[in-house]
Amino acid sequence: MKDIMTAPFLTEVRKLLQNMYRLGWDERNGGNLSYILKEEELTPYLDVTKVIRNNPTNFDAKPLAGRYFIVTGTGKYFKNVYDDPENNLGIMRVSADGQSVELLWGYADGGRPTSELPAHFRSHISRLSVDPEHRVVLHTHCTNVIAMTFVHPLDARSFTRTLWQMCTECMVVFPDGVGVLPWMLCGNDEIGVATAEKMKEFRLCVWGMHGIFGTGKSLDEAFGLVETVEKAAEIYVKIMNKPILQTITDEQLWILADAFGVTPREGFLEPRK
Ligand code: 2HA
Ligand code: ZN
Repeated sequence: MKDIMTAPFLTEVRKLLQNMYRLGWDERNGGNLSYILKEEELTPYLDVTKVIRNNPTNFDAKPLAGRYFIVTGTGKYFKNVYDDPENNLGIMRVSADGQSVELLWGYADGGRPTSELPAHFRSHISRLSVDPEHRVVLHTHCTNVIAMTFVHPLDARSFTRTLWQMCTECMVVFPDGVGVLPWMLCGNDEIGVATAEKMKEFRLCVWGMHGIFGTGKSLDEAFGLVETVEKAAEIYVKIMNKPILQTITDEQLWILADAFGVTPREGFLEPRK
């Protein structure tokens, strides 16, 4: 067996979470990640027949049965992942009946998966149903998105439109827009179900007064979506109290969509002239 500390997927996760901590988005135990691993990525580093212990999923995760994940631990700090991945991360497989996860590596101090596991796993199920290549669910407390949810209406159309208007690249990066949920209690299955419902349509879901969920085929894609939304939200909170002299018009957003070959979410722009 090769040393798992040299596995590319683990290095990528450690670096990403360190970077996010440094961005100031993941205070204390804020934020969590789950990333689908392929068996062939794992087997050079891990005997996948050796199960350390089982943790209940507390919902039916059968559509994910047999899939491998790397998941941040509940109560763990992004700040600490880089230096101590074995205590702060876990590698697991969803059991055949979908009722538990089989820990194969990590959570060395007896830990468990993130409290947001239902939101993660349910979102994986939604995204896989529309994109078989999907692999990542990333939750974070990015500062300006949270700020924006206090001062902006929380409907997907107007929230998305404002973000698109804040920087030219937004339309190109997330033409499908962002889903938005109002404030809800976190860490339970209800918010998991609501998030997963949005994830059937969107790759991004804002949680009012809490943070964001971003998804993608890779860590870069999920992170890239979230950082682009966060950047747009930052510009919004910088300009919202100032006289606006010009913005990106719907006509210009259509020009961008045409130039980059993307399709804006139906109904979010005013019809072309
Ligand atoms: O893991 O971010 O939403 C801590 C959280 C809960
Ligand atoms: Zn959170």
